[in-house]
Amino acid sequence: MSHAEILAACGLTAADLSGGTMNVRSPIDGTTLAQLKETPVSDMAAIIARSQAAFKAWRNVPAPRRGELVRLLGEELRASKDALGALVTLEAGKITSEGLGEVQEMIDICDFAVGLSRQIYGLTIASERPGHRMMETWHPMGPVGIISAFNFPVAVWSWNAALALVCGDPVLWKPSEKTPLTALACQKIFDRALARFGDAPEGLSQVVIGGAALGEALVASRDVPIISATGSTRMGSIVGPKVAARFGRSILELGGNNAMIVAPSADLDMAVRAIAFSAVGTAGQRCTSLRRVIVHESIRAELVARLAKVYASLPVGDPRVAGTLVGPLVDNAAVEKMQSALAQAKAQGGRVHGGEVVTQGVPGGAYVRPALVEMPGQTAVVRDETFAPILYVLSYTDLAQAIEIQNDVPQGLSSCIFTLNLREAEAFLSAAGSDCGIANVNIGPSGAEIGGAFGGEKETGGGRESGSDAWKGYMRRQTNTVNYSTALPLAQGVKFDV
Ligand code: UN1
Repeated sequence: MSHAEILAACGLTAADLSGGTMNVRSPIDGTTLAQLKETPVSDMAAIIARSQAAFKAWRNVPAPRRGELVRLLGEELRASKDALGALVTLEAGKITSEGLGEVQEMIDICDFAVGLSRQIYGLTIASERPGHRMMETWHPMGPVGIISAFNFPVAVWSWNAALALVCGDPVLWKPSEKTPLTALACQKIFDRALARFGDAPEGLSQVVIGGAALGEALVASRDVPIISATGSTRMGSIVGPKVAARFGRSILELGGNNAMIVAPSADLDMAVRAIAFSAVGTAGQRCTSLRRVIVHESIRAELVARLAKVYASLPVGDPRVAGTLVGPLVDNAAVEKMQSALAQAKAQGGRVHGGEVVTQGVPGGAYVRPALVEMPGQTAVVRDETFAPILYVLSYTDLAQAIEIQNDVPQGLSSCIFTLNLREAEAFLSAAGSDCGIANVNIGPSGAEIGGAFGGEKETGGGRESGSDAWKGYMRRQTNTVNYSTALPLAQGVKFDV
């Protein structure tokens, strides 16, 4: 399909795509896809007010009925999977299978949220007083501001939107400036679901297009009680305190510096495949991408030799072409950051395999060969997250040391161990093991299913999205005590007779 056909299949019209000053370029070949009109910052107050008005109506709609809207959204996503997947490829540069996989992740979270819409459970609690009942009730919270990144341009919105909508909260979305088209396409898909649903309030889901000032307006507003922000640790360190200062709630998904420990008993065939997918998949631009391999010294030479062979033959190029595994980086600035990190790694004693800038016959694209970098230890550059396909190789002698190295970085998103030794696997998952939000055994750190809570500790920000009970982050908990007796006993046996 041509660019124009993909945009048309996503329902984007000439009026949507032109008339503005915001240039949207494809990382595949640098072509301009659109010149979008930006949302004026002066419109933000009205947009937020619309969301608040939608909240006042939507919170009274029974949750299973709210789930029906998300069920329809899932249906519309199924119908649009090929078109939206192709647009993700065009705008973010993901290979075809990963573009489609991202849309599948949206469909999956919609299914999850539909089930959740009938399972918004609270506890009942034994009261210490006779004739009393205690319980907790979960109520909608209000508009959710979603600030998302280019690398999962649509799935991260859906994790938030699907849960927020069944929880009774409208959403306000500020997508990355690098990927606004996929956001507009999602809005069209949402609108189709809304039309089929019927009586939903206006303004339930809104998208704002533009730069940081729009995000700042969401972050500053007391009428947006929840801010869910995905991006760099630097961004989170600005957003978090601002939201906290107005006693809002933030759900932060920030940097990762994810590691794999490869133990002597590891199934190396599996480990090599897992490393390849998680380190070079999405051109190393997932927050869950593998950035560090910590391999037992006894098998380091063998693993490095096998990886160097895989790295030397990786198909880098146009992500639309069947067989390509590594598409472009998002832009030239990302290429420069990668080259600078590799220069630092060399200066810190690293031995670099690969990492060259290549054109792959597509001059406007930002293509690189993934880099494998043997490091003498966990130096400063290794402790930093570089959003590019660089894999640092470190070694260890005993498991406690490996876990110490793995935890000795500022970030705490995802982690894994390859071992066939039960004691090692359990030690890695124990309280004294990985300090990350995600810890896997014999699976790489990326490509999580939506059913689990997604997020991490330390500089990753502490937020949880997606599955498990992450929905609680979108609701307020109310503790209720009901007295059905004819007396008024006080808790803790306090006497207060008047
Ligand atoms: C991200 O990179 O921001 O676990 C999200 C994964 C995907 C989500 C990544 N399911 O790799």
